[in-house]
Amino acid sequence: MESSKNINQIVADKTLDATLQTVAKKVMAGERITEAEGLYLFEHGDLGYLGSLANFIRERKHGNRTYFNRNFHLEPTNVCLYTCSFCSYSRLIKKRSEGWEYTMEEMMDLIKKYDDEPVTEVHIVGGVLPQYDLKFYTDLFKSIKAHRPDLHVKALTPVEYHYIFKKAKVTYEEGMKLMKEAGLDSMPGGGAEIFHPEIRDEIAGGKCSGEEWLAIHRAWHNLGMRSNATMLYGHIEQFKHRIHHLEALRSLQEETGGFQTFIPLKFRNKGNQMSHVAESTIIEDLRNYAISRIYLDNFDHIKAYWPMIGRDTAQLSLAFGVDDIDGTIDDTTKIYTMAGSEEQSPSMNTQELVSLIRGVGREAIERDTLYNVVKDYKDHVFAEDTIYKGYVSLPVVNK
Ligand code: V47
Ligand code: SF4
Repeated sequence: MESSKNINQIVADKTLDATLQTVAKKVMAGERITEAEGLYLFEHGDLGYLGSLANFIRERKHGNRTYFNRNFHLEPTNVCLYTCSFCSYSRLIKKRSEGWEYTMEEMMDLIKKYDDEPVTEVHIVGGVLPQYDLKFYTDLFKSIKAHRPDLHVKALTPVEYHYIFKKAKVTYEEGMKLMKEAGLDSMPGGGAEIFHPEIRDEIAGGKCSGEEWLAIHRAWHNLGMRSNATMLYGHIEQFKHRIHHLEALRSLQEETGGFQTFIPLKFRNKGNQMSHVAESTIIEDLRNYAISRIYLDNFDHIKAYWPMIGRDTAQLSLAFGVDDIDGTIDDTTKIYTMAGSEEQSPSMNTQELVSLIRGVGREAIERDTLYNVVKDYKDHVFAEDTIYKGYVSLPVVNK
């Protein structure tokens, strides 16, 4: 896929103002942009300009390669102690009978349903409740590993860990070590929302702070382990809060190098207390992907979560800095369908996902959680290949 202009044209464009020219030169030279420049991009960068820079970085890092992973989600409960106003789960605490609270046996039965599937990862995420304590989760991780040792366990967020470690009276360092010993392989990026207290207190009051979220990831990285990071954007935050968030992630990454992927999460407004807040436009979503790619120079990957943004925007995002698409197989997660995601029953088989990637001239690579290549689909021919309309094979211009 080709952005409107290549980097040389952008750098040579004398109609750009001084800051946009400086940023373009920095990007071309592989230099880091400042917080003030990042904010300027949010305020003044148009889509074509941002896309060209982000695509240049994306292709310098990954060429045409676009990653995906075969995983499934497991949600122990959809009831939660907290009442984050953007969350479509939180209302259920008042109507607990409408929710589910799986026992250990039920969780293991759900894991076993995937015994014959070629999945490499289970992503465990859900609400916070007292019975899901340190012992429950260490027992769960041990049982999963005993049953299927090769299944990568990517589980829980600092929101759960902060709660269960406090209850068990262990430090973050001790707690994360116990999790590692029980079989936790990596931590997903959830619970980050917006770190800045001006916004966090308003939309996610009561749960772990931005500082605590970062401290738990630091403790995990210090054990030599990897994790992801997210940002929930497009609600009541301002651009300055997004830059504050990206800066906190970039500086922790500088310290530990433990983050693999950054996943911007578009706020969806159905079925929650923030339904009156308008959702961001697709233009803003693409600008946000692009600025994330430009700002987070020390992150290897930017991921789009397609069940949330839909197939078309996911395809477009591959020209705006994204090199990884999440959500394959039978993705049964409810958290997004309840929030009004684009896809009401989000599932895409491997052939559909590979076709989606090929449809914009990219090369599909199946990876495991740690980005080891499982299968390169470059020369793979499906029995009945579905090539998306408009498919054209484009050269990688900025390698
Ligand atoms: O932290 C909740 C978000 C997150 C809404 O690490 C919402 O590979 C939009 O982090 N609109 C959890 N977003 C999911 C998550 C994730 C997803 C995919 C991959 C990975 C990974 C991590 O979902 C929560 C919150 O920020 N969320 N409600 C909503 N209404
Ligand atoms: Fe609970 Fe997480 Fe929803 Fe907040 S976002 S209410 S912590 S499930």
